[in-house]
This record gives sequence, C-alpha cells and structure tokens, in this order.
Amino acid sequence: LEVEETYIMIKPDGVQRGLVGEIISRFEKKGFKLTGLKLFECPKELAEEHYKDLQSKSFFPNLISYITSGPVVCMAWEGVGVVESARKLIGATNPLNAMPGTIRGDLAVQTGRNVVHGSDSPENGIREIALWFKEGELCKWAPTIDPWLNE
Ligand code: YYY
Ligand code: MG
Repeated sequence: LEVEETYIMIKPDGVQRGLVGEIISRFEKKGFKLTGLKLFECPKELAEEHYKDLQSKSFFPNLISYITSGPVVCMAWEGVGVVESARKLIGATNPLNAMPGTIRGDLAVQTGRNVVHGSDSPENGIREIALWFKEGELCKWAPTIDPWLNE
C-alpha cells in the first residue's frame, strides 16, 4: 500500500452541531497525519466544482445549498491507505445504512445531512486538496510518534 492523501470535510451540519472535535479525533486516533486544517465559508462555485460529477442529479441544487449554508472544516490527511480507510471510518452515504462505529453511523440520520465528506479515490484526494487548499496552507511535517504507527 502507498502513502496517499485524502480530503476530509466536516459539512455545515457537523460544525453547527458541535461535532468538529469528535470527527477530527476519529482520524487523529486512527493514526493518520493531519496536513491541512481550516474553517471556511465555501463559495457556491467551489461547491459546484467539488461535486461536478453529481451535476445532473436531482439532489444537486439541495446539495450545493447545504454545503454553502454555513462554515465547513476543510482537512487534508495523509497515510498509507488513507483514502479507503477514511471512507470506512466515515461509513455509508446514507447514515441509516452506515454501520455503528462509523462517523455517519454514530452521528447522523439523513443522506442530505451526513456531516462529513471523504475523497473516493487517491486521484480525487489530490484533486480535492488542490481545490480547497492554497499552496502555503498545507504542512508537510514529520510527527515524532511516526515509528510507533508505521513499521
Ligand atoms: O461520497 P459520499 O459523500 O458518500 O456520496 P456521493 O455519492 O459522492 O454523494 C455526495 C453527497 O451528495 C452525499 O454525501 C450526500 C449527497 N447525496 C444526496 O443528497 N442524495 C443522494 N441520493 C446521494 C447523495
Ligand atoms: Mg463522494
């Protein structure tokens, strides 16, 4: 497995509901490396670009107004196999189908209020981090605990 990057975003409902610390801590405790973090009010054009593959869906207008309805927390996380692992930590798109123990399984009930986003492929991880972060906003650091997490 390769070192990958994924874009994780706490959606406006997660911020409003006070779930920011809870959600960040799930990725932190797992052992991934945080390389970018900011609270951000997303312009409509950026939300549309981020979700461009879903443009033709009936729920697209609602999705864009939801994502732009309040501040989001943008994060970049790095690690071996982080893209698929983060999707597992997040759980199924519909929170009623998401397993207990996952973020959506534990903290949400509706697809249209599913509290968190995670990139679905390494390519999209790179694309989305480039979309949401400017060059100087990312930190390529070496956590001192790294040898205790990675052989
Ligand atoms: O990657 P993930 O967030 O799990 O689902 P996607 O199929 O990429 O859809 C993105 C986003 O769109 C989803 O998190 C909620 C919303 N959505 C919706 O409102 N209604 C649907 N039927 C499907 C997705
Ligand atoms: Mg998706």
